[in-house]
Amino acid sequence: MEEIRKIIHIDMDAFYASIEQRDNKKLKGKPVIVGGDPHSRGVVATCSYEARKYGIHSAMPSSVAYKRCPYAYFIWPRFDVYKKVSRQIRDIFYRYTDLVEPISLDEAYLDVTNNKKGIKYATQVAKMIKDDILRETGLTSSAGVSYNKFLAKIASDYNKPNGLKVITPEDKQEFLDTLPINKFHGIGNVTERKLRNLGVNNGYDLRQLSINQLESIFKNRGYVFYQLARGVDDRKVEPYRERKSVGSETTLSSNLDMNDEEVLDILSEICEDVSNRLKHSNKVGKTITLKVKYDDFTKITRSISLEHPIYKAEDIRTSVYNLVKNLESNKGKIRLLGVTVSNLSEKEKNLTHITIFEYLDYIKESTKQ
Ligand code: DCP
Ligand code: MG
Repeated sequence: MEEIRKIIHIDMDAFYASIEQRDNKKLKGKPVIVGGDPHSRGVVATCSYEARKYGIHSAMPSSVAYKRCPYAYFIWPRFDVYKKVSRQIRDIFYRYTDLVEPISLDEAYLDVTNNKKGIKYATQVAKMIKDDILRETGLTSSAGVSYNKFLAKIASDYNKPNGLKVITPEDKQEFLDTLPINKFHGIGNVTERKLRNLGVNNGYDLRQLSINQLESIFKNRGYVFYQLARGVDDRKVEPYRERKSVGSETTLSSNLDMNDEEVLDILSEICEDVSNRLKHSNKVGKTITLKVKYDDFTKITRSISLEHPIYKAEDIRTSVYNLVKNLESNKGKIRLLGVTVSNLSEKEKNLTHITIFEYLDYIKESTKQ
């Protein structure tokens, strides 16, 4: 039998707004709205729990939020700070397990079945993580503990803010039976309406539908709903592995001498390719490595480390050409050339002059794994 897994879902409380309250005493205990300008077409990114009492929530136009609470503090987001905190909490997770799947800047799944500290109870791990986060960032988070992702996520939302909720295999059915239908994973507005029209309002009602009924209404998703109503979710925690380098290489169609002019052209194309890949992943790098394989299958690599990170094709090419100049030219014919950029960091964007819509896109991009 497969071992029962121990999954934790962690989600920070009112993430951006709590950071603003942490960093500015004046905002503590006050309705705080992080997002766009209420007097133009801004949108609420999030708001403090004090602001939520007025019915304000994420994705609402800031102008509506302003009508609901004109005394709220409207704060423009500081992404560099949010990303730093996100990195900090991620580093805390890695102390306990490498099986960490970040979902956004403030949210992640952890598989702690075999955790690095050898702690038996996932609930204890969750407590320790919450404590670490509070001590090291000054912020509260909510944790859900269960035996799969679906239940762990629902659990983390259950006692927000500063919550800790455990759903064991023994209590799962009672919990799911009373759970409102819109809380089930993958049930949006349209599906919710369909289900409610069928008289399905909670997990218990959902469980009364046969798999045939569900599949005839919802196709493939019907099976998923059938399983969720019974607390079954086999999705694994997929760890996100950070890219350590970006590279590209080409095996030559015919072997060349290092002095052949074509070599530089081919390298130039490779640099172009590497640069495009860096742009694509929004990275810059400080170390440039040239790899050369000869026709006798010997291989050499030469690296150079720069003071400032680069990503443009022409900059990479300059470094690569310098590396080529210093190679001994009498090692034989070349059969493969490669270029790698490593020592990577995130390419900073200038966030001071963007609109709220651009920033929402930006956030979507930067949290994509
Ligand atoms: N966010 C955003 N736009 C949205 C939703 C969220 O920019 N439509 C940002 C702001 C949030 C952060 O992502 O602070 C995390 O999103 P959550 O949904 O986890 O919301 P919060 O952490 O703000 O609040 P909660 O305590 O409900 O988790
Ligand atoms: Mg959150």
